[in-house]
Amino acid sequence: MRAVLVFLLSALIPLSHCQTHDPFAWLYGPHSHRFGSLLGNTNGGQCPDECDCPPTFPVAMYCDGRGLTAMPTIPSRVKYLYLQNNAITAVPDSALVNATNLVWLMMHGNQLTSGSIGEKAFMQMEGLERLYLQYNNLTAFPSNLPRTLRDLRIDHNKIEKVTTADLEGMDNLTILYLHDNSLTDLGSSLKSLKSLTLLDISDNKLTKVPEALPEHLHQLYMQSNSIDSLPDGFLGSFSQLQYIRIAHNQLTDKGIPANAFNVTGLVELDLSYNKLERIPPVSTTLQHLYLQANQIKEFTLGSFCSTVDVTNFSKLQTLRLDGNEISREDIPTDSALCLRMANNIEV
Ligand SMILES: *[C@@H]1O[C@H](CO)[C@@H](O)[C@H](O)[C@H]1NC(C)=O
Ligand SMILES: *[C@@H]1O[C@H](CO)[C@@H](O)[C@H](O)[C@H]1NC(C)=O
Ligand SMILES: *[C@@H]1O[C@H](CO)[C@@H](O)[C@H](O)[C@H]1NC(C)=O
Ligand SMILES: *[C@@H]1O[C@H](CO)[C@@H](O)[C@H](O)[C@H]1NC(C)=O
Ligand SMILES: CC(=O)N[C@H]1CO[C@H](CO)[C@@H](O)[C@@H]1O
Repeated sequence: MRAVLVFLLSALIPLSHCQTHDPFAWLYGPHSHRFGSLLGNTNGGQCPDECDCPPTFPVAMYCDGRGLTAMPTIPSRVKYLYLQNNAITAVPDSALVNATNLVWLMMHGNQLTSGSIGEKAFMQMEGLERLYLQYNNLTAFPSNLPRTLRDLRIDHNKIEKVTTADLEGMDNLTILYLHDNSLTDLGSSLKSLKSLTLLDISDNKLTKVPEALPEHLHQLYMQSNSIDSLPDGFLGSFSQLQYIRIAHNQLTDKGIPANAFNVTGLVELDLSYNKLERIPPVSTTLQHLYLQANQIKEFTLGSFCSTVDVTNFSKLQTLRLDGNEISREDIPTDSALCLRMANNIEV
């Protein structure tokens, strides 16, 4: 009876991890090593001493957090490779020659520099979908990345530039994390990413919005840059954009084209910590508007509702106006009809 219970409990642990937001979290959770140390590497096939290859899941190889300074040998059966949180300094061209079947390659939190990654190092992987290179010391975008990528995370490096050639043909890329780098200009490098839905370019040194942003974006994060204006028709070309964050920039009223944010579909707009003096007109379908820490001097109800009646009102739920130059008395009483859904107005 007790043996059965222990078995059941151990079977439940990975299951409970499945309920976190990443359905595969259990694959790289700490307990994954348990399989290796309890059961040995006997059935998983060849496995380097410094790594664990769970016999129950032989296509995964866990080498994370072990102080490695160099790439281990990689058996060709491996699809999911965990090398994160080590001190690996280089990926020579030869390091991944046998790793043609890799689908996920996790290399975040290492000591990689751009010069230490071979020109052809990543080229051999014909089906790579996830590549995590965040928290390294890269100064340039890696060359010859597989075009099969769906999720590329390269944030928290020191990358200064991304060219059109770097991303051309990545037709299936849906997530691109480039935040916390040293990007000054992205040119039109992002334009060919026809499947991209999430782009994070926050915490860089951008002075303008990248040209030709992919048109299927759902989430666009550009906070903490030095953007002072938005291009004409900025949001007109996105039919699916729901979340925009441009907080902590240098936006002024002059830099925002008329009706820039009056587009349906937008759910959340974060313009906090800029230099706006007026509330820009927004669509009645917007639900969350963050304008705190600007220089707004008046409450313009017309920015939310051009007419107010039983059927025409704003869907706004959250409105942050604190840290501006207005107080609660500046909000006219007839606002209640227009902003009838707003349960959270902060002034
Ligand atoms: C690639 O596989 C061959 C044959 O199994 C092996 O001799 C070689 O060491 C492997 N190279 C790497 C870098 O894993
Ligand atoms: C990577 O950057 C960290 C922090 O900036 C530094 O301590 C480390 O020496 C760098 N490593 C290499 C290989 O350049
Ligand atoms: C994108 O995914 C489709 C369907 O899975 C696949 O057929 C196609 O080859 C992929 N494109 C690239 C560039 O990998
Ligand atoms: C938003 O645009 C619509 C037309 O697309 C217009 O009727 C409405 O008045 C505009 N809203 C504001 C607040 O300017
Ligand atoms: C006066 C006014 O603008 N009324 C509008 C209320 O909303 C309906 C549907 O959204 C419009 O058709 C009306 O023109």
